[in-house]
Amino acid sequence: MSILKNNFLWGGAIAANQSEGAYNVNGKGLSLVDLLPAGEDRKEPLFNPSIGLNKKFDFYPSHESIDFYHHYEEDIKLFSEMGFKALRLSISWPRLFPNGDEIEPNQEGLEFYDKIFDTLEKYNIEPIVTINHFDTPYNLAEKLNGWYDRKLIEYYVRYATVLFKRYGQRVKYWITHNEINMILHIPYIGGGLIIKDSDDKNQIMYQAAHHQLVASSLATKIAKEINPEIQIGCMLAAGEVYPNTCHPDDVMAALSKNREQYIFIDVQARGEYPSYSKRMFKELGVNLEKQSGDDEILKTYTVDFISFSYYSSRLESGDTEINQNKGNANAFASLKNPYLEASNWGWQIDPVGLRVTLNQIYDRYQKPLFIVENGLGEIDEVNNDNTINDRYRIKYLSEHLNQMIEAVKDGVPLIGYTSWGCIDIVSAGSGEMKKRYGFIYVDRDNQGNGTLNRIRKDSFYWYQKVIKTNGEDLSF
Ligand code: P53
Repeated sequence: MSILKNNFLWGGAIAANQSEGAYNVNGKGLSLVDLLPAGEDRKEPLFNPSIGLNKKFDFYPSHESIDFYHHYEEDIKLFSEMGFKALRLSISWPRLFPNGDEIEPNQEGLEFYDKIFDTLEKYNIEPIVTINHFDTPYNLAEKLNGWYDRKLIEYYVRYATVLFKRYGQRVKYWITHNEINMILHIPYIGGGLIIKDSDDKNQIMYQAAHHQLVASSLATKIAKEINPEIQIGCMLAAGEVYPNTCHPDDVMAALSKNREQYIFIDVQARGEYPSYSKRMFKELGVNLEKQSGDDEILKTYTVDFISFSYYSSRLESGDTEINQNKGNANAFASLKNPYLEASNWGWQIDPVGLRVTLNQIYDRYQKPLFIVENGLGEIDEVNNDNTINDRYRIKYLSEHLNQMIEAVKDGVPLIGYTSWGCIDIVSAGSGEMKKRYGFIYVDRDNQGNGTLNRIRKDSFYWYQKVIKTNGEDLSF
């Protein structure tokens, strides 16, 4: 008897903005990432878009990406060969609403997703759909400063309603926004926000997040009216923040950092801003503008499950001088944990942190959890005989799955596990292809050269075995 339930949703995860390509095909409008280059050049437009977006670059990795738009049949077939029970994917908002403010959706966009869901059905793969994965139409970022404008609620609800009406009978699991707390770390892709140095950054980010929260609740209301069976999830970029030492100031600092990520999930899971938010907003100088009815909507339409990404734990000190040594390897500033190793991109590796995080989140909310992202971005080499020995990835995944199962033994109800970038895709943070997460290799480099051929890595066969044994055999 395996520990995990028989209907445990094993699978992988991708996002439209990092996989589809076909960026201007069949009526699609510009996505936020379509203006971002790869490598070192990406940092400025990503983190300082008011300056960086005005620059022209030679190469934009999202324009073709791995061309999932034209390869989806082959790719889904490969997922099925691994035994996937689920695929988390996102819908490109600007493929359906090119400028974001249209009344009617782009039919050609819908027809593409019809075919995706047909193909998933053919292989008995359950779709997990993220409605907004870093994919607010660029036009709304440029014209309205994205989610800072309350009109975004209306546009999002219109878009989500189209999705629920068309796919609400065939898609059960929906995630309203990817990594909602990412708006505090990369506000451009999180919220379509173009913030200037002279702007009141905190006010803009938290106000925009409030609009996303209200939009998420309104979407939940509509989804349930269309099909009460639909399950709606929130999504957190998770990773427990540890105190740097047992000094009480460090413990308090870690608690505050954890609250900075949980604040949005507190709203989505419990239906109201937490008690600590009052002081927090006051100290940040944030004055949320709410409309009458917002609080009631948030209270009434909470989420059914909590999904999250987990790549690493984080480390925080109560001492401002020590905190100056924080690195920014993965968009979350963190001290270096001396007990952990790190990837080539400096992301610290902490399997036990996944068990800690699962337990913390469940203790806090008592709702079913879903790990919808986890994995290792690394450099892969193709051998002469077309094999790829990615033992480092297998080790990472095996150790994380082992801790995931420990958490289930601890009593955490877990719906499933979809590993990130199950096929190599463009990195969100760096725009590189070289940072690969997949079980399936895609022949394409950082400059966009390559055949786009798909190759099974060693991890492909390993994950196939894991799924087949429902997580009983994690050996490698
Ligand atoms: P990349 C940073 C830290 C944690 C999660 O990231 C993050 C990021 C953004 O870089 O985002 C999620 O591709 C996100 C995915 C993203 C994935 O992590 O930078 O939901 O879109 O690709 C991995 O290595």
